[in-house]
Amino acid sequence: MSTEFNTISVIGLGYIGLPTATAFASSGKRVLGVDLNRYAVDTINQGKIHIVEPDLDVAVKSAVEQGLLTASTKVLPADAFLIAVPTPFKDHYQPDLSYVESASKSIAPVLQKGNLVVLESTSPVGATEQVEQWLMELRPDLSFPSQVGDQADIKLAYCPERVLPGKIMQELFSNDRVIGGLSPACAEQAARLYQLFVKGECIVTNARTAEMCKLTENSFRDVNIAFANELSLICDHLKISVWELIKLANRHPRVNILQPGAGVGGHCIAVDPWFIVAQSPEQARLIRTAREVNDYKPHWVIEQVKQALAEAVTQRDCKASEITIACLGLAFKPDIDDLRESPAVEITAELAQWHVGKVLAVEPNIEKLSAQLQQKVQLTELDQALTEADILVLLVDHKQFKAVAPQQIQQQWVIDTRGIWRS
Ligand code: SAJ
Repeated sequence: MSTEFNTISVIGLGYIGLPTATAFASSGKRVLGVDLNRYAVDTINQGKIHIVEPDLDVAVKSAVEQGLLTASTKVLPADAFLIAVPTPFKDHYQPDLSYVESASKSIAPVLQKGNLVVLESTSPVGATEQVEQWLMELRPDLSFPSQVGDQADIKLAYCPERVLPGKIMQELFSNDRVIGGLSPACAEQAARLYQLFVKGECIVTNARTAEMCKLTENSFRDVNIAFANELSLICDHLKISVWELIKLANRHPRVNILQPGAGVGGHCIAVDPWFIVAQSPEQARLIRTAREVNDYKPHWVIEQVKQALAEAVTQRDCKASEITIACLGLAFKPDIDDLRESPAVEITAELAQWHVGKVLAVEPNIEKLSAQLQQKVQLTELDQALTEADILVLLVDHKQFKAVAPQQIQQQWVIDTRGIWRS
């Protein structure tokens, strides 16, 4: 086994850092995981996990039991450091690099000649150069790639994660990796690090291209989902089934339209395109518009529900307070429990705020609602919602909802944002 990296430190033990730490441990390397969250650190050191991801629990348990993975709130010396901390956005969609900055500054005191530092967090173009700046300022005794190129004491690279939540433990090993160095030697050294566990190809480039590559991948998906969402609005206007239309158009050998939905959620696709727009506002017109189209979709769904409610009140000659609305699905995509940045939550919360009658929510992947939703929304079983509700709003295509037989749906008003019941 290569002895180039005996100890690897992973800063940030979240959805990406923790799986990555276990992947290095599975290659037999000693991994020091670092996180500010004491609870996360203690949980991991007991061989348990603080986040939900299939197969991650087994991987952490095994790595900790073998003594290959330890977590700490303090950074210790290592041969390679990986930064996997969040990069949210601030006002006006400007990327917030403050977590990357504090991670970089926490590494600086323990850096030694020969160390490799890799940034994995989704970042604007130029972020790896910025990390180098922070390290250079704190460690003038060491040389860096922008000063001496390949001969630098410290090597720096950018290697974005590209794993799909829900399939992280497979895609981490099988996906190709794009590795951008601040010099060719930086990229080569980082490629050797990832080759410890990656079965896909490790392709080298420069850091700026690798940074843009990550943003491009998620923007590509966002633009394509926006196309599908825009079609759903056009089809509603023209009284055509968007689902049938997409199926038919996709029979063309070079057409592959994605699926419309309640909007785009999660912490990646709805965020990353804004990094491009923030850096190149004049040029990124299509990318910005796609974001706007996708962000508008939940509002459009809410309008559909309001229309259905108005119809129901008129037809039944009743008060709005007598009408029950059931929102089916809260997660940001099917068959996961992750509610972060979920358009389904946004829609349910807004409907609950606005509607004077009962609002039910069905989410088979969670046990209880957040405090904010709990006040106005009742978490119910699917069967109860199907019997009690006057208006059904299908927001997420969870497997439990796909299994509902057509005769179980008696409601006149069904807003099916995923096309599984009314296609
Ligand atoms: N969605 C649709 N219609 C579709 C596909 C998706 O409305 O046809 C919606 C989903 O419901 C969800 C959102 O888009 O709300 C995003 O879901 P997703 O499954 O497309 O992607 P994520 O956010 O779970 O993961 C993405 C992946 N990126 C790409 O596929 C280009 C993943 O590989 C990245 O690693 C991840 O972002 C990330 O961390 O950046």
